[in-house]
Amino acid sequence: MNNTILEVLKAYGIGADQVSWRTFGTGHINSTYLVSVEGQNEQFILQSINQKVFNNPLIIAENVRLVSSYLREHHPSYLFVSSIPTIEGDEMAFVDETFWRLTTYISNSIAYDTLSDPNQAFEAAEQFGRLSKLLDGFDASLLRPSIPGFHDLNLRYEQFKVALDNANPSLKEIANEQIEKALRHSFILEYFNSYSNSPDFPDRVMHHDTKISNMLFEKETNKGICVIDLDTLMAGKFISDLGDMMRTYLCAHSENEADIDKIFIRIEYFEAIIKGYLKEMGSILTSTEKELILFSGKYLIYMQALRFLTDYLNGNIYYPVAYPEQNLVRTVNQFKLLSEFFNKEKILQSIVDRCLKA
Ligand code: GN1
Ligand code: MG
Repeated sequence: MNNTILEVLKAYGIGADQVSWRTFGTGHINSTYLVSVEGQNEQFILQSINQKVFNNPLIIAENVRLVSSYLREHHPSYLFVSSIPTIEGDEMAFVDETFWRLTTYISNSIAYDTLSDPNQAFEAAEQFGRLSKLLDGFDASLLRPSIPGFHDLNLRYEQFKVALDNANPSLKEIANEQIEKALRHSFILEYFNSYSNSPDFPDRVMHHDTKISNMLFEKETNKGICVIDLDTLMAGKFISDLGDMMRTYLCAHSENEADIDKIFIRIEYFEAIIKGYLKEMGSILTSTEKELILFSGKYLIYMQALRFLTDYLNGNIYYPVAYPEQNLVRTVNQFKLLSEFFNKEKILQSIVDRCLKA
């Protein structure tokens, strides 16, 4: 690996004698390194793109380029962290059959894995909302899907059914209760389908991975600086970004928490997400979209439960696992979160209504 990284850095004109790096972050999909160059104040983030997940990384590069040039023209003061070109002028370096990209590391910034203050939820929701708002005038259909059908719940449900048909009977037996839940909640898919073709539910530019570690905060002030991880920046429904914030910010514990008694919803974080998001998107969302604000949480939590369960039934081929049952544990965790969401539905909807009126 070391030689590969040196080779990659060479493509960016960074010499072996002046450089050091360490692994960085906690993502499931790509490998990430923080690179320091001797005698330079600036540090860099180097990432290899997981080609099992992203079959054509050049699509990511192209999407980021299109969005970046639109933002530069229309919103020049917006901080959008696009890739640094190689010395050959390419958007990614291709070394050892792998695509790599380099970005500037924003100094004085910090990324969190969990939220400890509702204000972090507000800041993140505002930032993710701002990205979509500033791109409201950009034609989202120009972006090609870096993962086709990524947040298509119909596809995710179909993949679950295929996994179920092909699964090892002993896995099915162990996962029985979660399989039942997955089938029982398919009304979420039906509800989505009843809206999906409405002209008032348009495709917008979505980040599609709005967990808190994809937001940089200013160390001293805890103000949101910018969003990172642009791999899935593509057209989608607004419920993707808002819903994934609900999925990942509302509970004090992550999807990996095995003790489901710890999985409950923090109402004040919900309110912070809604306020932050509406601060930017309140003037952009259609009335149909506004009706779907609460639904976005159900949609995303259910989809992620299906994805973990599908991977468990497939023998853990997508998400890295620390132990064989981990994807099942994650499924249990997400279904607990979903039931919490339904239990608190009334109060959550009243918060949405109040925020929409404000
Ligand atoms: C993956 O690698 P990471 O953590 O950025 C996944 C997301 C899931 C998330 C669940 C490309 O994201 O969709 O929500 O795991 N990304 C991809 O932890 O599948
Ligand atoms: Mg990601």
